[in-house]
Amino acid sequence: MDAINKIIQELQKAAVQVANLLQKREVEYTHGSNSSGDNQLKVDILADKLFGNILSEIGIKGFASEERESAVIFYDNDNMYDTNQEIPMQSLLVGFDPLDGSSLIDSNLTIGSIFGIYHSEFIGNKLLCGIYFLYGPRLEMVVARDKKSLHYLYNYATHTWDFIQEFALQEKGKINAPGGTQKEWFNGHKKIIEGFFQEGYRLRYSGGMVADLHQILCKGGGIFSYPATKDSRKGKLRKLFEVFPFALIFENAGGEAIDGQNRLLLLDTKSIHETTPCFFGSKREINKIIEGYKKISL
Ligand code: AFP
Repeated sequence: MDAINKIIQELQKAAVQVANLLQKREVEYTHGSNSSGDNQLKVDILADKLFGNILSEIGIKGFASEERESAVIFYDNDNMYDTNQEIPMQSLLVGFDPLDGSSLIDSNLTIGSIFGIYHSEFIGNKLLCGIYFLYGPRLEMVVARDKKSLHYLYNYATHTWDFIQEFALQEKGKINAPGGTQKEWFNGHKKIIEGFFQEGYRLRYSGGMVADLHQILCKGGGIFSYPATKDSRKGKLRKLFEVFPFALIFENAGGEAIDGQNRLLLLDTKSIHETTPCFFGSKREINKIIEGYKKISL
């Protein structure tokens, strides 16, 4: 089994445990907040520990979590592993958001866990694999690697992850999922979003990016946006833990992922908690965003 498959297998076991944890209505907050300033639920911390413990034991180079201030690095010397081996475990880094959308837990909406497996460095163009688990009425998983985005269902009777489909977005979809507080949107952005609605796109937005992006993938297309806003010029969503894994998932599915102009996976990353404006969708919608953003000065 290759190193990436081994990591996926371990994450699958932890995701089943997280799904079990979520069967209780865990809505208690801790007294702290994470590096992005979000209040932490106790279950955020539990999920972070579960995934963190598993990742500490499999021999990867290190990991970084949205819930932790700094990355945890086990092997700091890239020369120490056998370079004849194709992708050694000790060269892999995992960036993850243990429970994305956890503010939706009290209302029992679908949330998820997101992972990116990076080769040696935490940057977009070193992302080898993007994964998310979806805790909804069913436990599901999507894995993007080797130019494919594959969708699986967990079978509680057989304890297996059964293949459902390979995602393939159409040229155009029907869904518009616009993130951010509208009062803080720039006028140019507002115009683009309204343009989609005038064309007949339907609003679908839960406030949890895993469910919102999963819906676009399952329905064959559409657009999800989380823009630069007047109060947050760099958007809200974190590059390593949320944006890059979904960018790979959308590109592999035949869609696109940009920051308004540039491919998200080509963006530089200077610190692990950096955020960026982001747009994920099918080709036609992304072209509309690029055209619209050419006319906007933020
Ligand atoms: P929480 O994990 O704090 O619930 O945030 C979820 C999230 O990071 C992402 O999943 C959503 O798409 C986005 O925030 C929603 O943000 P807005 O409520 O500002 O639209």
